[in-house]
Amino acid sequence: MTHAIPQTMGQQFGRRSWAEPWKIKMVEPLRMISRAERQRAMTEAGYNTFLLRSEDVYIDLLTDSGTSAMSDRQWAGMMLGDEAYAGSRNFYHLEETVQKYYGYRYLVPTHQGRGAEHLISKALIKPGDTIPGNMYFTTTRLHQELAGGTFVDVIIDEAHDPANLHPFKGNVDLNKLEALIKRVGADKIPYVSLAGTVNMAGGQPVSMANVRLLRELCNHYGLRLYLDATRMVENAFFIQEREAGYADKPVAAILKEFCSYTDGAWMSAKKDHLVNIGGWLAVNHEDVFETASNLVVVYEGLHTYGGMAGRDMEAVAIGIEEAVQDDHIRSRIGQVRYLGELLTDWGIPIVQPMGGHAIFVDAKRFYPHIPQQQFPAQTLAAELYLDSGIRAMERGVVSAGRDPATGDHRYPALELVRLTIPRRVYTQAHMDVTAEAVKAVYDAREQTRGLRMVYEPKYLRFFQARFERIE
Ligand code: PLI
Repeated sequence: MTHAIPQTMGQQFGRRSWAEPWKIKMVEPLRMISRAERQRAMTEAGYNTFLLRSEDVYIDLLTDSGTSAMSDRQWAGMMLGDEAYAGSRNFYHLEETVQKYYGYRYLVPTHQGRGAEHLISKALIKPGDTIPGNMYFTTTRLHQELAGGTFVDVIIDEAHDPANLHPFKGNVDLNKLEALIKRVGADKIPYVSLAGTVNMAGGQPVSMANVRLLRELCNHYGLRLYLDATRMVENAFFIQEREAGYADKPVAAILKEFCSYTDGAWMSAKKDHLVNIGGWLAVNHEDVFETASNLVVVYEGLHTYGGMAGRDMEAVAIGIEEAVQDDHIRSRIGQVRYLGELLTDWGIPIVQPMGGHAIFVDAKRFYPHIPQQQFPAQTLAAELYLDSGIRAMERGVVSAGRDPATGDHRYPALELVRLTIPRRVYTQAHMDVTAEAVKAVYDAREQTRGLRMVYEPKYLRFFQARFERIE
């Protein structure tokens, strides 16, 4: 059973407003360049917001990855970095903290999330294997493919519909999963790949009931279940808000219960953990730990730093404790919703329900006259920058890449632009300015033309592809 989704934070928390549980001690000046300078910058960047210089950006909503503001406690922790090559005290602090809040037995540090994805994929996947998961993520799927596997999406159908109001659109469709297991055989499935708050679906959560049933299904077929815990704290907040029996449980307890149904997790600490760099892989099985801690010395660094400096590991350990505080997560998601509510009030099509880390604008409905072959979401991200110097990210056909078997574009149902909110960085006034900019681009939508791709790199093309305007 689930609760109705509150449309505003006010409805959930009574008539009192929420506010950030911190005050500002240091600021970084922002600068807005002129419209002509923005046009020059965008042309030079090949209409790809990843290729802009940050100096030319006014409000940077490209990603919430590595863009958080650290706390005074985290900065103080940076001064306690033990930069020994082996056995740094900060590693042991991080290990204890992950064990305490996530509950996994063994920790392998990595430089960021994809380092951990590389290790788990290489450790477990054999050529010809199938990896089921609740919607692809770009780097996760690529590492699974590079290890010889094929990713198969088993998320519920509602996740592919930006207007569907299902409260847990990240859920795995257990019937789809079981049919896949029967088709390919459990021995061809090295693990099930489960992501908390599914990024590409719009930051949509997985329910506790779903992960519990998924665990049972995995046990029945003898399958392992690994979690992408990158934004799992945000997922725990949605469970507290929407799932019966969890309203009075702290986010930290919900997080730990959820993880207890899985065999391990990989983590990009650059998101939930409020740091600028870092990641880890944590597992319960000794055999997986042994393989991963051997591979980490080949690809990342010694098993007690894995590509992070001692000071980085300290900041992650402190960030984990800050991330699981209920007041932090409520204000973080409250700010995302504030932006989403402004856009909804103006009739701008966004993915509903609003997700945890970003508001996703539905480019198919925004630009119904631009076919997906002309990259409507890429176009919208470019137009938003040209209008106001605000940087967003395409999450549509460019991000989806090409099918390795056929070489054709993959055309995802969701063609989205992500307005991603860094944690503890921008104010409500920045959200107002952003919403007004999206509105201005929406008002000019009928005159807008699509793009053509003129350069396409082989891997993760969205980072480096170049485009030109179709006149
Ligand atoms: O960027 P990394 O290598 O630290 O982490 C990769 C990664 C794994 N899983 C998920 C769900 C992610 O969102 C993710 C990275 N996301 C980025 C960079 C983003 O902008 O969403």
